[in-house]
Amino acid sequence: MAKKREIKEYSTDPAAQQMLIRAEELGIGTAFTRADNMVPCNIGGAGMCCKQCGMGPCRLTKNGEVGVCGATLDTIQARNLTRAIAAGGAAHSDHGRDMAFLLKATAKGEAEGYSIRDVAKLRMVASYYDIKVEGRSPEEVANDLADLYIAQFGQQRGEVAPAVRAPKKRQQVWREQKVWPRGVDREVVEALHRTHIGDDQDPAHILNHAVRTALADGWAGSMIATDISDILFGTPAPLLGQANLGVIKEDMVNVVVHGHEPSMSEMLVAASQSPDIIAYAKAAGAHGINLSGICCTANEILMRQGIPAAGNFLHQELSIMTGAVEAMVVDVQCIMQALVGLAQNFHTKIITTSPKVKIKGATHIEFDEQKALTIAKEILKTAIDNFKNRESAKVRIPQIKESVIPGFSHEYINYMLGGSYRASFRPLNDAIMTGRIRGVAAIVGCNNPRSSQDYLHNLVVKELLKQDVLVVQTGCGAIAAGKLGLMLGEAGLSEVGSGLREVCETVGIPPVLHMGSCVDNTRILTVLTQMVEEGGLGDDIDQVPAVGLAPEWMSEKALAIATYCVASGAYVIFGGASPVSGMPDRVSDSDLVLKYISEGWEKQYGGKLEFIPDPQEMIFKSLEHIDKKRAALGLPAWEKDKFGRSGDAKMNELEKLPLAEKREAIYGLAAD
Ligand code: SF4
Ligand code: MSK
Repeated sequence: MAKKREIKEYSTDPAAQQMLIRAEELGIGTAFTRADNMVPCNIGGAGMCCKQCGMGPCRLTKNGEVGVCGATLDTIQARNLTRAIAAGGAAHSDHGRDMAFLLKATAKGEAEGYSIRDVAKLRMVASYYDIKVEGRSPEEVANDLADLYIAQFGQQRGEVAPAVRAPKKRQQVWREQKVWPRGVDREVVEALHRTHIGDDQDPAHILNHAVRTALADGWAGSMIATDISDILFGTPAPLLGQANLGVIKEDMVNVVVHGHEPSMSEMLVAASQSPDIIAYAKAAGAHGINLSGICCTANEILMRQGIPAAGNFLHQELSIMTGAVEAMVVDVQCIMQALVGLAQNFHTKIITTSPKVKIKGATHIEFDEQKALTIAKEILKTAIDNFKNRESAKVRIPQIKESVIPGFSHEYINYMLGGSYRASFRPLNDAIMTGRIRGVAAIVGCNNPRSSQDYLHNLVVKELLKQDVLVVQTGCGAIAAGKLGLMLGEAGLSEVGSGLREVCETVGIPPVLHMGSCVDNTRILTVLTQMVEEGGLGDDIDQVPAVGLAPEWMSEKALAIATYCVASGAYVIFGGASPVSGMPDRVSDSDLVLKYISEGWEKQYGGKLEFIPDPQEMIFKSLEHIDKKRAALGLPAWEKDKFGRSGDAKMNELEKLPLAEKREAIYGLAAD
């Protein structure tokens, strides 16, 4: 039976709550109400349904039951999970492929408006693959790098090249387990082949290929996307931005950019700043043009250009409901089909731009890198022309927004810890080794309307911060913390454990580091690798006191990320429902896959994937794992409040003392 939740149960974000009240007033459905009405199928949800052929679908609900072809529950679950991982990896990697083609076009001078903005990063990335850089122009180097990266997708034999950036010991694990990906496309195709009716029917063997496919995503497709985005648009460094629906401006033409690939959104940013477009907007009666982002596109332009984020995944419908959005421009991934119907209640145009994504009823203006700036201007002019159709009586913009400091690329973290001349992860490793920082948590991933928006993300973040765990974030989780004000220096520190606070104050960083979009989870792989290479925290990623969490996951991409992180040695905890839970109370052999991706993968890779719906258990298991890794490294056990009275905090306390006591405490001078 469908159960209607209260608005405060839908979202912990006050801006979202205002918009959801508005939706009720207008009688408009959203993902939140649709989630109430759509009772999830508990057979499919637990991975117990197979639709792989026309003899089914087969629903396995009884102990020992098999499908028409004889497939067992564990085989069906392994196949379903592998297909989801392949789809997620394909999405990230296809994004990476487009970026590689864009790099090639830019190198050849065929991409209008694009240039190589970060030559230092280009040279550094090229050097990983022994591409000659000395005495060559950036375009020549970029051309070779683009060719090498394009080849990673179609490569049939051998090993994908970017994975050589993993720790040496990890590379050995992948070779031993025979999971080093050959080429991105080959692994995805093979995943689909193996899971077809009548193919691979050993769950462990199927899941090993899921690992290989996921590694092709993390250590090739996604890593390529991140590298090239930095080369073309600049490696992120901290800057001041804003997040939440309050960034939408009543007196401006509002264009919300939603999706994933920065190729289009960066060009829209450039076009929005051009004098002819600003003049066009003013001529239409607006004060100018105001760009903001949703989902990972938001992260891409927030961390590089300071363009504000209107919100995360569940804000896409709510932003339109402000009544002040002239156009929502989308490219690929995480775009709800409901947007078109919702927008018909307002004047908002939904503009699709990717040759891969059309939505019935939306306006399609296809993006083409060869005339990118021209098309970006056409899109903005379409939005500006729509400004006159805005109905002021329908405008309700929640006046809620928070400042954020995003842009903590691994290059910047390295620099900030040591400066230009001694950039290093040494201070971070030292802080972990002494126990000032207990460990590191990467808290990433989506929103899911089946749980209260941002609640699980922010609860887990806040509790781990109190325990001196440094938090890094990407994707919609990063925007959740940003909206809450956790991505600011001073503002984020009041609730942070004393040891971590001391490090943040000394280095001058927020306790939660925004590291980018979904594909930028590869930055986290790089940070972990560099921590290993720095020394003192073991010789592989599985020894670092670190954990990965996706408390509100919903997409297949999240499953691909989880799997490549596990295969890289990380303990990954997902909130919400497990897609392979298999109702253990009703089917005795159903926990095989569930156990295999935890205990089995831990034996093979040192990392494991678990689904834990209870946030307190998520926190407990994270800390337990971090402490276990500390003990295995022979590091001192973490002690609450052991640190925190040196540096700025101690000086501030001393400043409050009477002069004589202060002289004694600081200089050791006896009172007169
Ligand atoms: Fe049923 Fe087997 Fe076909 Fe799946 S592959 S639908 S289990 S017959
Ligand atoms: S956008 S995949 S909802 S994080 Fe990358 Fe957010 Fe998840 Fe999409």
